[in-house]
Amino acid sequence: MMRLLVTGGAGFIGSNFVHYVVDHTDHHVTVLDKLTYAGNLASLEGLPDDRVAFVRGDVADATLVDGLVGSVDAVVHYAAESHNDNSLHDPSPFLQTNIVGTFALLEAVRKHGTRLHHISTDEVYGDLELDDPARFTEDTPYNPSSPYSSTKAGSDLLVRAWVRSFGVAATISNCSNNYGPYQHVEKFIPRQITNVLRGVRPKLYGEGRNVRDWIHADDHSSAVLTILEKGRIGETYLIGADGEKDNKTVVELILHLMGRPADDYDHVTDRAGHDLRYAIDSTKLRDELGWLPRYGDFERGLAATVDWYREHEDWWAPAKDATEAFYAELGQ
Ligand code: NAD
Ligand code: TDX
Repeated sequence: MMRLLVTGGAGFIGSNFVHYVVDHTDHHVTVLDKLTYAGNLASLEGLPDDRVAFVRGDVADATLVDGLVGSVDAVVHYAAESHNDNSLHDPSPFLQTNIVGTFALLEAVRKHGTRLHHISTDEVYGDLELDDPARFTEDTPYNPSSPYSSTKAGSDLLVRAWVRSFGVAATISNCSNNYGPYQHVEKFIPRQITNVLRGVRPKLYGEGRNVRDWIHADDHSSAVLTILEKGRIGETYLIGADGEKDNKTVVELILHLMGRPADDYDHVTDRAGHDLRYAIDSTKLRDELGWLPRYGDFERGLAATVDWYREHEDWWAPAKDATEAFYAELGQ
């Protein structure tokens, strides 16, 4: 049994991880979350009080973080500003949370000698051409494109430096695009599903040729637990499930699953600096630590996700209007 501190545990991937830990281990979890627009306590509903505690606070609050880190065995750091479109509009909170927040956490784990697993993204590697046979590996040079991905890259580099200079016991994982329940309606898949549920046409940026490498959030969680338990200190592991799809294909699949014609969507203004393609080679994680994804079939996972949004309008409806008002201003 471990006592875990999970930062950002009321967000999309963090809350899926907390549910996964409760279901698959006997670890105790303390969630630290600021409850920004992206955090939602409803995502943690139904979890047992004797397994999960919640603290509302800022990961950049050094005093608070120091106290919490001192009372756990390990920290899993999800807290971040996570949406590329928001980072193009106002980069400031990205710098504060993703960089200064990670710094505060690193200083606390350094002081207390606590194990840290840092959650990052494949976006730190920039993008690939559509016909490039290569995929990202742990050796791909960093080349981030957006304020979001550059601050995630900066946070990864801080972790690496704290390992090397101070002997902090940390690992890093860089995962591809996640889908599943509890994802904010600003993101691509939930935005389109909830649009269709409201009778609105899905919105595809540009031509929709951009490729993302989709993985179910539960597969991300099982990979993180594997790294926490068996990963080598100081190492980086890429997490991916061979799920490359272009955006147009994903929209068409959502429309098909929801009984709509395949062309019932709009092309809207493209994202500035829009990364073309992400693709993960997760051989190291599979060969060294024996991890395997369980959601091999994207269409089945997507169908379950459509069902989840259909059945949980009370969860997503409160954020939908404000999100669409923001996109409308951008012509998206
Ligand atoms: P999210 O935006 O859904 O959740 C972020 C959570 O962090 C929210 O609960 C928010 O309230 C909290 N938070 C924000 N600022 C905070 C602060 N200063 N202090 C404490 N809590 C704060 O994000 P997500 O999609 O769940 O992403 C989680 C992590 O996974 C991020 O680090 C992201 O970079 C990484 N990641 C995401 C994806 C993806 O597809 N979504 C893929 C790879 C990696
Ligand atoms: O309405 C939309 N229409 C559209 O075509 C939206 C919201 C997005 N898109 C496109 C942009 C991307 O090519 O869909 C793709 C996915 O977009 P997002 O859901 O915004 O994800 P992305 O920018 O790829 O980043 C995600 O994966 C990596 C997460 O938000 C990041 O936190 C993670 O690091």
